[in-house]
Amino acid sequence: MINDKKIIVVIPAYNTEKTLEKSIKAIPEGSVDEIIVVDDGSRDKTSEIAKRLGVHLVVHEKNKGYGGAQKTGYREALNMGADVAVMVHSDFQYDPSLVPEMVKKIALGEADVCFGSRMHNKGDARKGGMPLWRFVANRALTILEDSFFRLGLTEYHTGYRAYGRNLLTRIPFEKNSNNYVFDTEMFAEISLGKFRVYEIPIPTRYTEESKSPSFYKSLEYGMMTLGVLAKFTFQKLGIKKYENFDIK
Ligand SMILES: Nc1nc2c(ncn2[C@@H]2O[C@H](COP(=O)(O)OP(=O)(O)O)[C@@H](O)[C@H]2O)c(=O)[nH]1
Ligand SMILES: [Mg+2]
Repeated sequence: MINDKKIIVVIPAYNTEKTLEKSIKAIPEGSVDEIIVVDDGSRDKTSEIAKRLGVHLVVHEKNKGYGGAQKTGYREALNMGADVAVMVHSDFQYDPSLVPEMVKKIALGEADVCFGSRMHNKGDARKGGMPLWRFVANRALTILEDSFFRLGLTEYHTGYRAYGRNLLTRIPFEKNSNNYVFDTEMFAEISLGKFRVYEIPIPTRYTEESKSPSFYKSLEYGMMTLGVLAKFTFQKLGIKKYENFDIK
């Protein structure tokens, strides 16, 4: 609890037996009310580890994808009465010890959403081992996305996100995509809904165990991101209406 607000961690997990325990144990003790692990059809010991650690576990019989796993996690968090849901990746790519900072502004009622940015402090991302091609692609897409969404963020490709209850109930996130582009759709929806956005700097980690999509997957993600920008523009201009962009 922070400011009497219920804080729930959502962990999408797909074949992350090597890093799940470490990720969960790095969340500062007493800083959250519940931890939900969504095992997205893993074929390894992901579920066993979650059970042993006594966290709230939801299992997908079949793999749905990163977006599908988030949908289940946020739905469950809302059902459990979350005031703030914060996503922690199970591959230890983002530092779980920053959870209290991620949720603070939302719990205080000063923001609706908080993003952790690896680009907030210049030079950090490369020092943390972000490969050059990823860095260049991330910067280029971020500048492009900011020119559309105008949220003033320094990174639009972070997986470290905290969402307030008000935002999660107003955005029809269940209608978003089940894959990686779910995160980009959220930006579009946050922009359309004029939510209050906050950003904190986070360290960058690119290690062997913290996996990232391959070059091909990233290219596909880049293309899908452009697709979201197109839809966002159509929606804004009233040319077309999309169900997931219908903010309540
Ligand atoms: N790749 C992938 N990750 C998933 C899926 N479902 C849940 N996840 C989890 O989502 C997180 C992000 O995935 P990752 O491939 O590391 O993407 P990154 O954020 O770009 O590094 C990881 O902690 C995964 O375990 C899925 O179907 N595919
Ligand atoms: Mg990763």
